[in-house]
Amino acid sequence: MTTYVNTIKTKPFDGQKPGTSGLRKKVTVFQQPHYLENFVQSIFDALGGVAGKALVLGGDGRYHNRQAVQVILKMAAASGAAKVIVGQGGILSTPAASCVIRKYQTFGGIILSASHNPGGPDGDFGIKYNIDNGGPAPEKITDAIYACTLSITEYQIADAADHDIDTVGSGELAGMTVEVIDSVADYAELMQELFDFAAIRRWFAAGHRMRFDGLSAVSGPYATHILEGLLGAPAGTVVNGVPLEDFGGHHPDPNPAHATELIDCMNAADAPDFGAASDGDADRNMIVGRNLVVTPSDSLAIIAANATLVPGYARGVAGVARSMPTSCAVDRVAKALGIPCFETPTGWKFFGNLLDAGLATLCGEESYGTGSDHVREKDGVWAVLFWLNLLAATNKSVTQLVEAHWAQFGRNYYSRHDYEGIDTDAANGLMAALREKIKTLIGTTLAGKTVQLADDFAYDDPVDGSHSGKQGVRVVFADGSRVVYRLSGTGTEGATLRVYLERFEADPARHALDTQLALADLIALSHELAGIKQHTGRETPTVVT
Ligand code: G16
Repeated sequence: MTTYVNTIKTKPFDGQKPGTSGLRKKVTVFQQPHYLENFVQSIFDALGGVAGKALVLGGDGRYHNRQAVQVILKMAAASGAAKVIVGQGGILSTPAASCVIRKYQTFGGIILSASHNPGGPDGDFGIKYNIDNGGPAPEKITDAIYACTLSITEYQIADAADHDIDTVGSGELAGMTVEVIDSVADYAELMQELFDFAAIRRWFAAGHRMRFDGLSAVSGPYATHILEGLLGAPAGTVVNGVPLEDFGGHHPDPNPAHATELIDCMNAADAPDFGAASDGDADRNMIVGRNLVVTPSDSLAIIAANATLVPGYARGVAGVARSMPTSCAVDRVAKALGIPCFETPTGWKFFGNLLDAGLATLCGEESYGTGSDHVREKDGVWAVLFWLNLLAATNKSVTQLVEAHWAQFGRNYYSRHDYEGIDTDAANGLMAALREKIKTLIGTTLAGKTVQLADDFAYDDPVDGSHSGKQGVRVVFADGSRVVYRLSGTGTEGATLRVYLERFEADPARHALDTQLALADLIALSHELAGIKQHTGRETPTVVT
């Protein structure tokens, strides 16, 4: 069969700079002629071509996923790729894609997702490249991709019919092998290697109940197969478990502000023992007990403190890592265990080197992300299984585990206040003014607290020495409390200011306070320090988690 490759003339688009996690834009932006193609060609060019290579391809099933898969298959074929492994129906959760890249040792993979951002024709779409370790491309690669988007003049695409991506099996598209795989199987196999499935099965068999909310996004098939299939949880344990192109109107962000059905259920008199939710692409997780939402920072700390109860981590934890704005709860665990704790910029890509080098075993972020060295992405279903394994191994409730942890290590009260959709210039102005202000803050007293450290966080990767600056302004007080400010790198409308607030409380008698009340002084201070109202016109955040 003769294969035709069309070379299409094109021009650069503005703004194809990957953010915290790939390129995320409105679906309508991606639907412009050549927009997706330019970015995909730029990925291939930045990698020095993909001729003869194998790639993984899949996404969270959101609107435009299927069309994008066909375009990328044809472009990979035109660029001479040997093989693309695609999730059935174009579906692969982000952690499953990472798992498949590692298992089949491919050159890398392309993941189609805008994660926790809403989907549908008026929602968001996204694309990112993961390297051969299964993790998000590091900055040197995303910078190179961006540079290519600025100078692109043409791209190649095979003149071929759409490939059948719904039937599992091997086929051919314009001379390239296309292997359509079961989206769940490889991932489920990996989970069985890590967790004590027999103990969790017994926990369910004993009558314990859980509710997993897939928010009509991609975690549903994974959770249903593993929880209801392999672990024997009753049918109906997984709700909103079928991925829909518009997520059924859900905002697929597993936090108390967006997963309200789950929170209501867990606060009801007949609440199940355990609640959990995951996001659009199944890399985030929220852990909920009866009347208790576990903060992601606490979840990481509790997982680290109890890791040896879980078979896959019985050997112990080499080190832990958290993003800078994540609370310091895990630092206390690391200190007690005598292991290193790394503080990285926001973005899972910064954990990759630490995991590859064996310096860190567990990683986590305040943005509902937790994971380990089993893949190179954060992993929502993994975190849920980790908690299930802890519940089964200890026979304790979520609340008992959390309270025991606080009693031993102290409680880091923690909250994030988001100001979404603010004017970009105003947001940049606020950060610029703050950067000036912090130059003279150290040693001064604000609301009765002495400023011990005030800086713009910068990170020097201990493995490859790469430097990342301007990663967020932090103001740390002598009593250990902190306020951190940064602009989100994942939004698609205007700017989002994130304010992270943290205060440590050692006294168990004071561990049951309402979080916002416990942080009230810091919240007031955070407004005054940054002049939030003055710069943005906002008096209150749009989302509090
Ligand atoms: C991405 C990154 C995370 C980051 C989060 C929030 O998550 O992978 O590392 O913490 O965005 O980033 P920002 O504060 O810049 O919006 P996801 O789940 O969206 O891929």
